[in-house]
This record gives sequence, structure tokens and C-alpha cells, in this order.
Amino acid sequence: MSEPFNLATHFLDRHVAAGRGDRTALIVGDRTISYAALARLANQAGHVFRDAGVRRGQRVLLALSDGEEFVAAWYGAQKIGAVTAEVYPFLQPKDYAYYLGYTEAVVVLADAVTLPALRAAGARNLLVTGVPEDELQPGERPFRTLLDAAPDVLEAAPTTLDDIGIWKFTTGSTGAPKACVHPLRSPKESFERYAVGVLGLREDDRILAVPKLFFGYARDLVAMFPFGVGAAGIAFPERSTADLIFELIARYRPTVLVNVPTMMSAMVAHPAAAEQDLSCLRMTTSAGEALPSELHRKWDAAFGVPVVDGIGSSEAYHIYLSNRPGQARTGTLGTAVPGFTAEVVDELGNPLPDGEIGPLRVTGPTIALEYFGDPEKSARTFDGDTLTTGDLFSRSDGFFRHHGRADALLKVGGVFVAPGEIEDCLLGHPSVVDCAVVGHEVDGLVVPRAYVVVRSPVPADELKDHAKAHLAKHKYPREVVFVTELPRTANGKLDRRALAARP
Ligand code: 3SK
Repeated sequence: MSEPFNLATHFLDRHVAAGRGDRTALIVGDRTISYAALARLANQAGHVFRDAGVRRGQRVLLALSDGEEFVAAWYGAQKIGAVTAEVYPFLQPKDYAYYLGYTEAVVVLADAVTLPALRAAGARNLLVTGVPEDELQPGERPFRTLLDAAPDVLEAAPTTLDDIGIWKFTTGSTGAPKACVHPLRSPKESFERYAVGVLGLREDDRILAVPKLFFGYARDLVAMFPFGVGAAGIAFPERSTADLIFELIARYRPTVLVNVPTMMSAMVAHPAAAEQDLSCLRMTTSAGEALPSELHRKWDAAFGVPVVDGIGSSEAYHIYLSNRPGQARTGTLGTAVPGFTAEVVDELGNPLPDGEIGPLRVTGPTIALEYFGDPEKSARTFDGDTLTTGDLFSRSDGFFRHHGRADALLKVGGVFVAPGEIEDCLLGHPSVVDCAVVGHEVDGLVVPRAYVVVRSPVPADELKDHAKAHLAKHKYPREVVFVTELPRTANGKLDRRALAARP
């Protein structure tokens, strides 16, 4: 028999039972929401979902902007033993149609932002918040009104650590997004090993995230891991920009900033970077994609806030390799998170010695059970508690260096070239703010093409010469294309597929 475990009880109700219910759990706008208030709202949400027909093990799809209702709904669904799945709130109808069909969600929680696209996607059984009731259509019910009318006490479903509780979507950068199916053990273990074991989260922390809550990296770091230590998360509905993040830091004085390299680049390059007071931050995490070492150096010089750079994935639930606060080895993604082992392997799965590059294999307590509905891909990726990632790494002294995605490697003149190496080199040029290298076919041969964002005009040849001077000769970008910004996925990751598709 697996150990009893209910996520809402573990992360919310426990504080209320222990007399800590008046501590702040969440900050949204000018409101602070206590653990007791959030737990009551989650109970009401659980009743609303149950009344709408949701039963244990069934999916609830959250398609709404960040805020108190997102978090309460998530815990309400967890409390009744449902399975939560979240999607980006700025999708097109065709994307929502995919998620609706794939998840077969019993109910979908929408808001004013997502409602038009969900309607166009043919969503049924919608609970809607933030839209006047007289504007709702048949099949759409007012979430807030139902919440207010629901009892604020709710018995937790008798779920266990082995019950499926969370779907985390892959970014879909190499095909349709797939759900990584996680038992409730994954968030519990990830909290203990990463949030406590690596970050050392404390009761007095206030955590602000750049990515939105639909991205598990941010959701857990804002609305789960802080709750595990009685700390507070900060949520806001707007899209993140460097201006807004600076404003929110000045307003809420968070202690931890959950960041992604794109935003770190935008913050460093911001004209008012030098006037910012980030002294409240005891660290910033960086994940989502590898942090180029040049950008890390620029961040240190601009802000001096320690960076805790790591890598995680939906397949591994959260972060499995990470630097440690104050002990970062620049240019690496650190060492294995406690409880995880990582090894670099060859194509046959044999461990490679230090210094050699190959795919990373990770073993740990938070590996997903499967990709829902894709047994072939699941069999290639998951083997019990072991995950074969699509990321290339080398190891030295226990520290892992990222060499990009295996499917992004370029074969130039018969020799493999990692785009990240060229990108890191170009970022070392003082005019370059951001860049991405993809393969481009010229007369049937692949050449590296660099898409570059610059802060001041620079001739393309100067950038090529810079690369020639710092890299092996065959690695310089044969083409340089200047752009004002690079395409990103909803999670803030570089969209290499979109770049590779450009003529
Ligand atoms: O980078 C990711 O894809 C990721 C996914 C889930 C949790 C954490 C991270 C960093």
C-alpha cells in the first residue's frame, strides 16, 4: 500500500492545522492572501469541480491568467484527487482544440483572456472567471459565483504518493505537446530535494517568477515550494517584461527571483539597469534553457545577485542538475540535485568518460511514468526511474556542461558543431545582445547561420571574424542575419524550429 498523501493537505492545510493560517501564502496586486484564506478558497473550488462532475483521476484543465483563482483552483482540484493540467493563456483556437481533445478534461477553467479562443475551439463545460454573468453562453458557468456559494470546508480525497496527480506538458518544440504523467510523489520529492536541498528556501522568502504559472518551473516555485516552508509567492496576470519585473521587484522586494536567460538578457541590456536596487534578492534561479556564460558574466557585473543555474524538464518534473547558491561554476549547470544521479552516455547507453559529449541519462525519484498516449516515445525515454534526455552534456569534476539539444546539433563539413558554442562566442562581442545559430542549407550543404540582436550596428564580417578568432575555423557562422528579437516559445525557450523554417 502506498503512503497516503494529498497535495492540498500537505502544502496548504497543514499550516492552518498548525496554527500558522494567518501567514501570507500569496501576494497578488495589493492583496495578501493568508494560508487560511487560500485553503478555504481551494476547498470551495474543490466543491465547484466536484459539482461540475469531476471525479478522482479525471483531468481539470486550467486555461487562465495568473492570480489567486489559478492557485486556489489548482489546489481545489488536487484536494478532490483530480489531475491538474495547465496551458498557456495566450493560445490560438487550434491549439486549445488540441489540448481539449488530448486531455479529455471534464471541466476547463477559463477567464476573459482565454474565453474567446476556447469558445472558437469548441470547448464544452467551461467554468469562467472575470466575465460578467450575462455575457456567458449556454454551457458556461460563473466560477466566482459558484465559489462564493460553495462550502469552505472539504474533506481531502484519500490519495496516495503513487496516484497520478499532475500532467506537465512538454513545450512541443519538436512536435505536438505531450503530457508527462506524474504521480503525487514527484512534487513532494522535488520540493524536498531541490527547493529545500538546493535552494534552501526559508519561511521568510518571497518568490517572484518571470515565467507564468502554466509553466511548471514557475508554478512550483511560486505556488508550491514556498508553501512547503510557510513562505509566500507573488503572482501577477500580465506578461513579463523587463520594465514590469523591475517594477515588481521595487514594489514587493522579493528574496528569490525565478528567471529565464531571455529575461536576464533583457534586464542586463535595459537602459535603466544601473539604477535598479536588487539588494532584496538573495538569489535568482535560471532554467528553461542553458545560460550562456557570457550572459552570466554580464548579469554578475550588472546586478551581483547570485545565479543558481540549473536544468529541469517536464519529464523529470522539475530541476535535476543545478549549481548551488553562491557556488556557481559559470558555464556549467552544476551537479546532480540530491537524490538524482546523472551520467553522460553514448548512443548505446554506455557511460562516457569525463570530457566526452553525449546524451544525459538521469535517474531520480521524480521521473514521469509516461507520455500520455505515446507508448513508443515513452519506451524510448523512460525506464522506471531513469530518463534519457535529449540534451547533450559533458562532465568534468562532477559538474555538467550543456552542449545543446541533440536534435539541434549541426553537421558542418562532416563535423558536428554545437550551436550553443557559436552563440556563446558571439555573445562575447560587445555589440551582441542575443543570438541563435541554426543550420541553413546552401546548395545541399548545411552551414551555420546566426540570427543576431545587436545593441549598436556592427558589420556582419566583424562578427564572423570574432567567431573565427575564438573558435575552431569550421565553426564560424557563414551567414549573419540581424533581427530585432528572436522567436521564443511560451515558456521563454528559444524556438529553433521557427528559425530553422526561415528561408
Ligand atoms: O525547463 C523546463 O522545461 C522545466 C520544466 C519543468 C520544470 C522545470 C523546468 C526548468
